[in-house]
Amino acid sequence: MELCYIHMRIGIVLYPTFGGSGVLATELGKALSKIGHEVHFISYHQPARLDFFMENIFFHEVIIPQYPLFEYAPYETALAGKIVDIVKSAKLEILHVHYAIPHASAALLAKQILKEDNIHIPVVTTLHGTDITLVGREASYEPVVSWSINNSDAVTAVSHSLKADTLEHFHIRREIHVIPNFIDFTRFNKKPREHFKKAIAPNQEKILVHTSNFRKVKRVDDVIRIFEIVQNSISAKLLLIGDGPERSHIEKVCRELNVCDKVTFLGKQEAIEEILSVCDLFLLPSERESFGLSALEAMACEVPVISSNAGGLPEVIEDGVNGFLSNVGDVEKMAKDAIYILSDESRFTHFRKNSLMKAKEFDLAKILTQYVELYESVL
Ligand code: GMT
Repeated sequence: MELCYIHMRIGIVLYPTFGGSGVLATELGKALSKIGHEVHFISYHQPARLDFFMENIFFHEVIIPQYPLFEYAPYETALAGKIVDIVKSAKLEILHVHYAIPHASAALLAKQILKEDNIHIPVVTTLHGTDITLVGREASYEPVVSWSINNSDAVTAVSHSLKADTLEHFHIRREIHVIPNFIDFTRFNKKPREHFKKAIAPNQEKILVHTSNFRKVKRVDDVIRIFEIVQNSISAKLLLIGDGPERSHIEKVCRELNVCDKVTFLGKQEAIEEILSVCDLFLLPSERESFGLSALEAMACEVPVISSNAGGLPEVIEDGVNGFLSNVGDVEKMAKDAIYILSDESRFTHFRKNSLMKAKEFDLAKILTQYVELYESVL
């Protein structure tokens, strides 16, 4: 990447899990470090995607001291304290927090504390999805989220749909920039893994795949229902990547629909691009989805997507071009569309090519510049 910018010391506050906001924040930090910035990740655990270190990448773990009085240990307070410490010791120049709750309010508290020492640090908040569309709307969180958005130095949302949701449900008096999620093509591309494909689908079955945190909002039981209909027409297998609270319910649905022998639960996986490289169709029937980073990862590996039309998904998936969109819960149509794509080889190849082309709109090189320019504007 031939980009050259002012060198910055950037603190990134994130969730360390495999969830989209943590993945995006980690990939952003890694990309910023590659163009010469110094990046300090701050979280309660080492981020799942932080699989390599460079001399200009640092990780700071937030330790939450326990005390018998606390039924709920105050993470936000511990985080704010840690941010103050790192800003001072590492001389951070900018804080970028991912997922509003509680990262934005913790960063703004740290900013106030630092002001007392005459240290001024801008806070950039990136809204990712459920912090706005689900959790953030809870009456007990809403005033804090609204205040945090209004008082950040810059705010971004990962899709136009998420920006619109934010303006509709919160009391916002400021500009929100849309900077879409991105994909790193040096990692996510279709790799020749024929032996692996043969092991999963020895009889040339089509491989359908879904990856998520298995929360209710992802409607993974719809994934099973779509697959059940598809495999009645087309010889197919289903790979489920990830884990979460809905896992046992999903296993039950598999038993009820009698498809267990064709469904493989792979659990949480790091080298997701290796698995996507052997897959033929990605299923994402979510109730809500502000962007759908997992769909973009699939598209970069030339896998078309069958999804719901919730939230920002229409900004990533072009109906009839690199997949199909349907109303939430319309498993019949989703299955019909899946069969349409998979049942004709030349059509399937066309959808594969379109998926890669659409993914290229979200190339890291294009999107990274937007973040760097935003940082420079608030510094
Ligand atoms: O999915 C979640 O529960 C929250 C969040 C996360 O941390 O994974 O996901 C959101 O952020 C991703 C990255 O920006 C988006 O790609 C996902 O669409 C979004 N999830 C939802 O809106 C449900």
